[in-house]
Amino acid sequence: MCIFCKIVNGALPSNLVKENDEFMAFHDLNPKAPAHILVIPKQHVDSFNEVNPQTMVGMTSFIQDVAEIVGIKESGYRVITNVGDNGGQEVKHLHWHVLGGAKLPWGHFDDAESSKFL
Ligand code: DGP
Repeated sequence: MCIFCKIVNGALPSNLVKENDEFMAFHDLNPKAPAHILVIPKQHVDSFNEVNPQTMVGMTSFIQDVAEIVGIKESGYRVITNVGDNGGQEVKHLHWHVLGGAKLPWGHFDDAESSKFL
């Protein structure tokens, strides 16, 4: 069973922000911003590649509510899901990083060569 499934079933603790029948939001163990919350579907889905679009419908308003609850909805925030190796996904249970509480840096490649993806 994956780490986030263990949080869902109560085998591991979490610092809960919001929960309903389908989703759970809790603070990231290693925050990368002053506010860093993880939002997950309770049912295991490996990544964004496998998620049912219907799940995303509920996820949208859930994330909006989380931003409101932690007080970053008006000041701004970033929503990220890492997918696979190149995306930097460490936990193979779909999760959205909701980051805010400060002006967030936006990293980039100085020498990005995008021609082979056109
Ligand atoms: P990613 O690299 O996108 O797979 O992000 C995984 C995140 O999960 C990372 O920011 C750290 C966080 N994390 C890992 N294990 C735990 C845990 O047991 N509890 C909590 N709250 N967060 C965790």
